[in-house]
Amino acid sequence: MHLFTHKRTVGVVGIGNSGKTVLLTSLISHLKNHHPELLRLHSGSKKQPAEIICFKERALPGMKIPMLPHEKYYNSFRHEMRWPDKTADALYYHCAFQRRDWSWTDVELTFIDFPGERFNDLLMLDDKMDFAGWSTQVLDRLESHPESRALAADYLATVKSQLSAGLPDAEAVLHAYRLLLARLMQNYSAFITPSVFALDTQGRMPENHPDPARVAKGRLLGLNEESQFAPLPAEDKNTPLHQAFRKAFDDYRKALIRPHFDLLRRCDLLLVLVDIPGLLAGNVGRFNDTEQIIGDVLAAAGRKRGFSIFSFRNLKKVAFVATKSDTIQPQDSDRLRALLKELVWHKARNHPDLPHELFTCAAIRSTHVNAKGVLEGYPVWSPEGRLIPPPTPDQPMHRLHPSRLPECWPEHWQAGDYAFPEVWPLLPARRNLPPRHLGLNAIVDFILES
Ligand SMILES: Nc1nc2c(ncn2[C@@H]2O[C@H](COP(=O)(O)OP(=O)(O)OP(=O)(O)O)[C@@H](O)[C@H]2O)c(=O)[nH]1
Ligand SMILES: [Mg+2]
Repeated sequence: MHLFTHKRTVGVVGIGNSGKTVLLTSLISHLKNHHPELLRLHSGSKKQPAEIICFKERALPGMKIPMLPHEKYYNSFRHEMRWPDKTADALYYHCAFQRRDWSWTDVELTFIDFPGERFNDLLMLDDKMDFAGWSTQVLDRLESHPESRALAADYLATVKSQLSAGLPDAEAVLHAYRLLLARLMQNYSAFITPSVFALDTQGRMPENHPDPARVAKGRLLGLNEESQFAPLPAEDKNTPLHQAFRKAFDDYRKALIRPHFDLLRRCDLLLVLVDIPGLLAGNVGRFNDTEQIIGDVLAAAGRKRGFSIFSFRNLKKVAFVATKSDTIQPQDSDRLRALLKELVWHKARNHPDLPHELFTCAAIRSTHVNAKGVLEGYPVWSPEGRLIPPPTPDQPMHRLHPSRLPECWPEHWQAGDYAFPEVWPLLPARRNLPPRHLGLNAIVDFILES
């Protein structure tokens, strides 16, 4: 029995596909089956090694979300050599353990994994944010960039003509907004709100198709068919359309967004994940959206001292993590860090009272650097864009050719200017051996020492 318990609730946040579930799955494997030489931690004692012992997985009473079934999850993706599915609903994982080098303190950690798409609705987190405020912000963001402004033109024209008609047709406005969101998704935008459009409550995503009407088909903009909304200009606030959309917005926020953010509020530490190769492979619009979402997370976190019901009362520290560092050229790791620093700096400097640290990592290192310094792995896509099935162990690895990272974020770039390989995961066949990684130990130190 120890005198103290280091108890932390860690929220893993970031836009869809940033690597949250993979990071959490790998991290739990390392805690569960700690090999001090595979995950080297700061030692708290000169005599004892920093080793995790007496690990126990536990259910947490009172949690309303499912527990991440780590064993089942990890085994299935180890056996099938495939990455985990998209996260459809928030999951938690709770564990307790001791460290051989800590005589006085044991550890209890709770992790929360969020579906990335819900962060697109982060604007709704502010309890002062009503339908009118959300609409203004969404329309302002669309206006702020020439590309999104051009994509939004049809929608704005539809809204204008419907509002000037005696009896506006809600479905015409909703349909036009669905088409706009479909076009934004096709254009790599990460700012798709309401987020149920991008990921519905059953975890289904829109069809990936060049025709926006096909992408938009069957997608909802609210809790259900009867309760949908789209942003409207603030002038003449009291049309029947404004009233109907306001009600649908309030219901959506209450039923879908609030429970996610109630979970976020419990967190003492946040790991904010950013897929920098993914931003470069996308376009500058995806970068802008990500930067904005980081700003929204920090703004929400910065309200921790307010009386807002959404405030983060416990938040101590934030870690910004650049993920998938195994998919870049091996000599570019300093550049990866510099890009993360530059991305975060603009937003973090407005929150000097919220300490943060920067990390780069590959939670499941799935590439090798050969004797000639060339990156190798099993690519998921052929150069012609065909899906290559997961490899069998006897197959030789392919040479990979990621783009060089820029030294700093370019002023402009578009899809196709940079390319980074998507690879199949490399996981040890040995049952209790955690995956190879890059930099995961520093993140565990952050969690255990913050
Ligand atoms: N090479 C490599 N790829 C990774 C790594 N982590 C994640 N990926 C890739 O990124 C994809 C998304 O990872 P997830 O962990 O599922 O992303 P997420 O943030 O949980 O996404 P949502 O559940 O959609 O919010 C995976 O399917 C992999 O292709 C990593 O450490 N190395
Ligand atoms: Mg996930």
